[in-house]
Amino acid sequence: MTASDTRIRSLQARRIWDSRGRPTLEAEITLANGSTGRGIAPAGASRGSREAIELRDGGSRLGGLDVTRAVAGVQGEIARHLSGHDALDQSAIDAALIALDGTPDKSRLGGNALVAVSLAVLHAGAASRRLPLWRHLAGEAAVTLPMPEIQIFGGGAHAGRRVDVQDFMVMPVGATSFAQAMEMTAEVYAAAGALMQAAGRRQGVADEGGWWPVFATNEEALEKLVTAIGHAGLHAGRDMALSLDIAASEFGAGGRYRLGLEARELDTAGMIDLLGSWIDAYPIASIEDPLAEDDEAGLVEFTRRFGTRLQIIGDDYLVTDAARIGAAAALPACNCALIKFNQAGTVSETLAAMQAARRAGWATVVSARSGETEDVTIAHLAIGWNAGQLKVGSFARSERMAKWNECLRIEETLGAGARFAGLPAPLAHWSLAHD
Ligand code: 2PG
Ligand code: MG
Repeated sequence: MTASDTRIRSLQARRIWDSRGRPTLEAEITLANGSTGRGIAPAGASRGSREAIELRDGGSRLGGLDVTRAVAGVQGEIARHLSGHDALDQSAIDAALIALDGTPDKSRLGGNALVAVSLAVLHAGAASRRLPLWRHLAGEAAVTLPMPEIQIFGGGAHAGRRVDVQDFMVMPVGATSFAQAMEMTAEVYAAAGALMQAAGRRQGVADEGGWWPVFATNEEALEKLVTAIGHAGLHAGRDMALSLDIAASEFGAGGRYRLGLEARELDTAGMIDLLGSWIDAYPIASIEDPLAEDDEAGLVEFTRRFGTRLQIIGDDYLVTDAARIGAAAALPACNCALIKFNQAGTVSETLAAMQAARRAGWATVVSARSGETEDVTIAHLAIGWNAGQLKVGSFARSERMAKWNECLRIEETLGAGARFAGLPAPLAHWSLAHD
């Protein structure tokens, strides 16, 4: 055994449990030099139809969500195939995984199996070089701490569809460091909880830790968010902007949008006008998936109308796919890509999506899924790849806090050299407009 021998010696997989108490898959790799790496597949609830497919057992046990077949694939076929590959050659390993699976949507071996293995390889490579993952990814390049988007109220598929909109978030646009961004967020999160309590509406939290959305309308959540920012002693707009994930594919298709809470149905133009009225009335800096994944014309129109005023993020529509991002940028539809490694299925494809967004001059947001674990890899990706922004859910529950806390540790490591990303490109004029 020599320290420089970074070939894969063994690969294991196991079933572990995610933040919703559902099975997920963890892969663990050991290299010839003794270095190890672990990767865990997160899981979405509001998924784009073109995401890499998770391999689940089906049937009635554990809601059909068990992963014994995916685990068996890693331990058997994938382990045999990758044995002896150089873990530092991430792109060759990812190409081998894609070829072995052989399907366009990774459904044979499972996107969950592939992503866990790909991430384990990445971690083992960093461990071999004795580098923290963010530095392994960045090389010599300077890095920035990401602007966070933090959920204050949950909704949509993460809150039993109590309201239609999925994420009511804040962006601490007035912060000058990541640590300060966290402190501002803590005050707003607490103020929002107190507000719900005082109104007799505090009913716990949704899947990602945001307060349970006991509201009469979707818009009421926006009003309460602005009130909470004020109660926290901050200026809504200048210090703390609003950010929404509409997740419109969850309630819209074929150009029709059914707002269950408000018992009304809108067409694409109606949906754009509704969001436009919110953009005019509230300091909204970013909107994700304003229209459904199948409503490309709607996304183009929304971008034409609002693309110079705010950040427009594609999630379900782009599914972390380099080709789709390139095509959307040519229209243009959206001006920012959400980056989720389990939508793509491998580290290399995730990086390719990030690079495609950058080539288009777009902003990027590295994002967690609603089903998460204690794994903090995305904090390292956001920093090491200089994504500029990070979204991991709310400011509660340890699977979320673990990521924020990891960013704080990295900021401290960087010391005086730490730089906070600040406003993303689509918001270059934000502070002027909100002073
Ligand atoms: C999203 C994510 C994270 P899910 O829509 O951006 O909030 O949700 O993981 O359920 O797809
Ligand atoms: Mg989304």
